[in-house]
Formats: sequence, C-alpha cells, structure tokens
Amino acid sequence: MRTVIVGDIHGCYDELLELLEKVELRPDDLLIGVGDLVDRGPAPGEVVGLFRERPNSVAVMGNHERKHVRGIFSYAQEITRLQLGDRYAETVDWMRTLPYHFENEHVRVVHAALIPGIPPADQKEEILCGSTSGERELAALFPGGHWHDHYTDAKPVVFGHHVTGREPLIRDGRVFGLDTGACHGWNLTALCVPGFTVHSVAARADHWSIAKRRWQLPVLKTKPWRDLTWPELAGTIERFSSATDPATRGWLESVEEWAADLRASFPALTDAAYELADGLTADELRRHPAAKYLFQARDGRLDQATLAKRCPTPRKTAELAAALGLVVTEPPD
Ligand SMILES: [Mn+2]
Repeated sequence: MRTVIVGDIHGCYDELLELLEKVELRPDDLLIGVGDLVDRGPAPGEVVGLFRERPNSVAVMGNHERKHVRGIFSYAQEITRLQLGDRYAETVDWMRTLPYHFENEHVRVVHAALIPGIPPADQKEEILCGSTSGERELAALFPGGHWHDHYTDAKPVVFGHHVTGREPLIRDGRVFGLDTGACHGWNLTALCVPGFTVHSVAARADHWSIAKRRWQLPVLKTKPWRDLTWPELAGTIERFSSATDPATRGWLESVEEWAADLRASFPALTDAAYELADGLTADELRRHPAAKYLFQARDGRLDQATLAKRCPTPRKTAELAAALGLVVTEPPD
C-alpha cells in the first residue's frame, strides 16, 4: 500500500485521471489531495466526486475550499458556483469537513505551509491552508525567505499552494512542493511514498485563461444589478470593462444604458410627484405608496437631489417610479 499525494488539481479532472493511471493507483493505495481541488479548471464537480466516492481518499483543506466554506466570492469562486449548479451547497458542506493537515508514518501534508518545529495540529488553520491573513503572518515570520527553508523536522512535508514552476520543488528529500500549475497549462504532479517518486502529466490547456473568458457573461448575469448602489454598479461594469467577447460587451452596454435611463428619469419622477400632489386630497396623499415624496412636493420641498438620495439603487428607483405611475425600462435578461 502506497500513499499517493497529488498537488493542486483545481478542477483539472482529465489530467487527474491520466496521472492516477500513470502512477498505477491501486484500490488499497491512499490517495491524498493537497487541497485546491476546485476553482479555475473545467471540472471541479468531477474532481470532488472522485475524492468523495473513492475509498482511501483524503483531501486537505486548501485556501480555495476555505473561500467557499466562508462565502468569500472572487471571480474563480463565482465560476465554480455556476459550474456546480444544484450541487454547490452540498459540495460546500462537504468542504467544511476537510482536515487542515494529514499525517502518517511517512509524511505530513498541508495545503500551504507550516511553522517548522510545531506539530501541525497546534498550528493556525490560516497558516496551514494559506489564507490571506496566514500568508501575511508567514511573510512577517520569514522575511525574504520561505517557511520551508527552515524546515528540518525529521518527517518529510508535502504541500502545494505556491506554483513552483513546471517542476515540483524538492529539497533534501524532506520538502516537497507539488503545485506545478496544472490549471495554468503546466503540469499536474504526484508524489508516491514510501518510494518518494515523483510523476507528472502535462495539462491539456491553460484552463484558467479559458474559464475566465468562457464564464464572464454567465457570472455577470448573476450580479444583483437591481440592488447595487449606483457607484457599485458603475464599479462592477468598470471591473469587466476589459472584456473582449462581443456578447459580454453587448450585454454590459445594455446594463449601462438601463442604469443611465433610470438615472435620467429623476426629473420626470420629480415632475410626476408635483403633479400628483396637486391633484390629491391630504387623505389620499397619506394613503399613497409614495406619500413622503408627495408631501414634500406639496410643500414645494422636493427637488431632484433629494429624490436621487432616496433612490440609491435601480430597485428603489423603479419602485418609486411604479408608485408614481411611471413606466421605467427593465434590465437586460
Ligand atoms: Mn492552488
């Protein structure tokens, strides 16, 4: 029985299958993923499925899993959420159960790092998995160097997290960095112990570059456009302004137009409020859904600036417009 440890897989399922074939993985071999099973690559669900369904398999918590567990959504996590669809919530529940380190008689495995000389069980999760705060702490502890430069514990340590290049980082037969950038089109690497042999397969594509383009429009469509404030809305459009795909560009332009139309409706809304306030009795004003604006209009105190302040989002603007009996444009589908 061997222990087969695989570096950051990041949804590269075809490469994982090829690698496991190459090492001739047997059912009684223990398979360990160093973490970052998901994000950036094409098939996170399949990778997770393999680790969950195969007996003798362990996945260590990576900083990418931890982001999902903590609900921290950057673009890569938004893509994974869409890729997993209905299975997303349940997959994240599984991620919650992942250990932050693994150890047997041959090796210890962590996703990102550990402080030499301290047992993994006594270390901070942030450091083990390489979260942003853990990285900061490590950088302060080892300025200008790496934690593993100082690793002299007897038991070999295996990790991923930092891409070491196309080749793994191997030092003194005791330090094994296995992230060889599979999701960036480089290699997926495994270490087999107790022989400590290293095996790699070439990635089939620069998966992350492809995913970034391919999922742009679907991710954009999941943004809560109606509930973003005007500055947030402009900022979101700005963040995607380098999109080159014509469908994405076209869609962003129609969102921009929709937002501009809504904001251009403030004078018309103000006018409508004055007109309505003129024709209604005090009692009717009180019962009106736009009562507070109508009372201000009746007293001549409603101006566009006040109205704009009360309409910080598209939804608020559309709701007021509807209350005042005006039709405003709908956002693009
Ligand atoms: Mn990674």
